[in-house]
Amino acid sequence: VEVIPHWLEKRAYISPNQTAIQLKDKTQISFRQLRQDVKQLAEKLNTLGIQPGVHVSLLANNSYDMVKMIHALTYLQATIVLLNARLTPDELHFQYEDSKSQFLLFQEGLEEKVQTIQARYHNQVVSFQEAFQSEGSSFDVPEEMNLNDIFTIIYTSGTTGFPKGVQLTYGNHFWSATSSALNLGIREEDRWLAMLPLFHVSGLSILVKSLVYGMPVHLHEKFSVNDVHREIMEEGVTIVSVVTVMVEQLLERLQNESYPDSLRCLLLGGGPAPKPLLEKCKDEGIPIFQSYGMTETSSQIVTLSAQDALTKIGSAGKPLFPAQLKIQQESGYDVPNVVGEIVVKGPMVTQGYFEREEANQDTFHDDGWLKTGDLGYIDEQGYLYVVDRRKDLIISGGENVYPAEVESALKGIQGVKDAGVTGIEDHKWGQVPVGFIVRQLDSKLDEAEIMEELQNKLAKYKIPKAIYFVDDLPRNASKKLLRRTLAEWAEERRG
Ligand code: S0N
Ligand code: AMP
Ligand code: MG
Ligand code: MG
Ligand code: MG
Repeated sequence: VEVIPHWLEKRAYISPNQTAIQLKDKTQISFRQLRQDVKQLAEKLNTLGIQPGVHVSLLANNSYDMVKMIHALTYLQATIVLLNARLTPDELHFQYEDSKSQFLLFQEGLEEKVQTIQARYHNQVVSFQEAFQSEGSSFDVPEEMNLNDIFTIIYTSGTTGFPKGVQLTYGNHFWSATSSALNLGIREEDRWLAMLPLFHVSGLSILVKSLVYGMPVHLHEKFSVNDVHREIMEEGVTIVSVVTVMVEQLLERLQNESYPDSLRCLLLGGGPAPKPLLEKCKDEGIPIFQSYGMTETSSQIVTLSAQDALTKIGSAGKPLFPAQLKIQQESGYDVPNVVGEIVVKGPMVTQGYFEREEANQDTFHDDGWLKTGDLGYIDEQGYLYVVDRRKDLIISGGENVYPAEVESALKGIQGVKDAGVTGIEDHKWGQVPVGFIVRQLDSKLDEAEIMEELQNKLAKYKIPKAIYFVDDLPRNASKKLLRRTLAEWAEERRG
């Protein structure tokens, strides 16, 4: 077995007085304090009966309580199913069951979201408050962690309409953190701002880095452009992970000011970045690092280094040191400047989706390569350019929307005979979904009724921004929906 010392135990031992977490109100929590708080909570969770290997769903927004929960569950050697707090009760219910969770821990304020799960699994659903108030019972804190144990399951939607749980081991997360450090380096003064959700790897990976590097994380409940601006200007934050929509707002906020030299990296991921935006950052001297990654790779797997940021604008860079990349083309691979499927391999790459035999066979080669479904090419020097997202994926403000998932929700509405969804460009979010509906003959269903029905089924960011009624959907001879044609229709209708 491959083991390392438990990462929080080790960090609290090496640098007890270092700041682990700084909150928005400037409260600081040291690694010693963090370990103490987490151990105390783990004892309470132990009383609830959380055993090693058990799957525990966690529903929360960024907060110190959420951080404690995540680490406490590692002491109990449970697998954490990180639920996206933007989802609806129905969507959460699906993930809770699909992941075979035996507990759901939820934060105050999210009661409404857990109602359907609670109705069915009453005694498995525990609020943070209940957990924090229970009696503790001591247990043996593990000194080690097995790198092959599953640390997290995070759902990602799929082409079939049903989300799949990406399993990531401690080893995947550990390698992700060390790989990032081999690219960005670790500096004594580093402070990484985490306002991206901890329920995505974009946010979670920062917490792991904090332990592995001994680095303070500035933790914010949510994104606010003024707060991020202030953290960079006044609080010495050196690195911020961002998605495109945030960079746009930050640039607007910056106006004629410029960032201090202490800011050394805006790590940009989660989707495409328009070249004009990157060029604007270059002109303003903003240290933006393009990256390519996905939940399946525990965050970035390809990143443009500081040296190349200015000369290779638009590129996502080269694979991190322990990672490999190839472009699978029609015959062979890696011919420069020829577009093909991006295929990756490395110790940060997931071993597979939870109980999805077929998807795993489609996605992984025997020798560990992961077919991402994304399209790109490498230039003569081996820099990656991502040109198109994996099949049909719409990315809205860094959140993923799969047309198949939205279509299946639409088709479930009474009066809908057929439905097709496609993405259109959006000034704010990058892309947003729109829907085309074929009504049943006798149906008078209107847009408002459809929107009403979708409220309960889909998270807000997945709900089509417009509904168009049509007589037929464009399908080819084998009945496959032609989404490119739908996209053209949508553009026409928008004018
Ligand atoms: C952009 C965010 C912050 C927007 O949310 P905000 O402003 O907090 O909105 P709310 O106040 O909650 O709601 C206002 C209205 O806006 C709607 N809405 C919210 N978000 C979206 C959205 N994304 N698309 C469309 N609409 C949205 C609300 O519904 C509400 O509507 P109304 O007014 O009608 O009620 C937020 O969306 C956000 O945090 N996005 C980013 C999420 C993220 O982290 N994505 C990355 C996921 N990918 C990965 O984890 C892998 C890549 C990766 O690891 C990475 C990514 C980035 C950077 C670094 C890395 C890395 O490799 O380390
Ligand atoms: P997620 O499943 O939320 O982790 O999203 C990962 C997906 O975001 C990838 O499969 C890509 O489709 C997309 N993506 C990530 N990085 C980039 C990039 N640099 N350019 C374009 N698309 C990207
Ligand atoms: Mg995904
Ligand atoms: Mg907001
Ligand atoms: Mg995403």
